[in-house]
Amino acid sequence: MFINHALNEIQFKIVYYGPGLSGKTTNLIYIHNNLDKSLKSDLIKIETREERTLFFDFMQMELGSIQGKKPKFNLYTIPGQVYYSISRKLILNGADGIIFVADSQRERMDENLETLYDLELNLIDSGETLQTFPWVLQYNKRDLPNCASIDTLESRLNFLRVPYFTSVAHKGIGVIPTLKAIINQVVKRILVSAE
Ligand SMILES: Nc1nc2c(ncn2[C@@H]2O[C@H](COP(=O)(O)OP(=O)(O)O)[C@@H](O)[C@H]2O)c(=O)[nH]1
Ligand SMILES: [Mg+2]
Repeated sequence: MFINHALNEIQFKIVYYGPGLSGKTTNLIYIHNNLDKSLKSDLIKIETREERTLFFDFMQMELGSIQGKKPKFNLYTIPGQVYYSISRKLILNGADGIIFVADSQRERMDENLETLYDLELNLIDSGETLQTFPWVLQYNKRDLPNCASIDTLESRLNFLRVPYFTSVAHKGIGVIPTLKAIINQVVKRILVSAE
């Protein structure tokens, strides 16, 4: 969180985390396509030739007002591929909240778990843990036939019982509810700490 007193703005950083191809960029594109122009920045995508996120995707959006300040939300996605571990760490730096986008397909369970573990290690490096940090889970690709059941995903991934959402990101199903949930959590956290 960053308060710019000159501009009377309060900036939050929200990061979409998850294994490669789980649908993080797709979430961001849907949000970008469905926001009023006056409320958003350009979407910046830095992709490889195969259209996979190279460093990060980024957009900024504005919403209402908090304690007289204009809240701005900076949304980032991370690259999921194993070899981009340094850029994941950099992008996570200074995050206020995380949406973990899991791929519901049964054969992606191990990658979901590995990436959740990678997130936990990166959080610990910056003095946080999954237990204390604001985060939510999104079970994406619910339209595919080879999905694990929600019960299975819940018991394997949601050991901390954080809020979870089901989604079909390329159709926009579940995208906005997930974003609203994390925004509520990060905003509540700063209001409580300001009391
Ligand atoms: N069937 C299905 N495909 C999806 C869904 N969400 C994303 N995709 C597709 O999965 C691929 C990877 O998505 P992308 O957002 O680039 O993944 P990222 O690596 O997490 O950023 C793309 O071809 C998307 O169109 C979904 O809910 N269902
Ligand atoms: Mg991506």
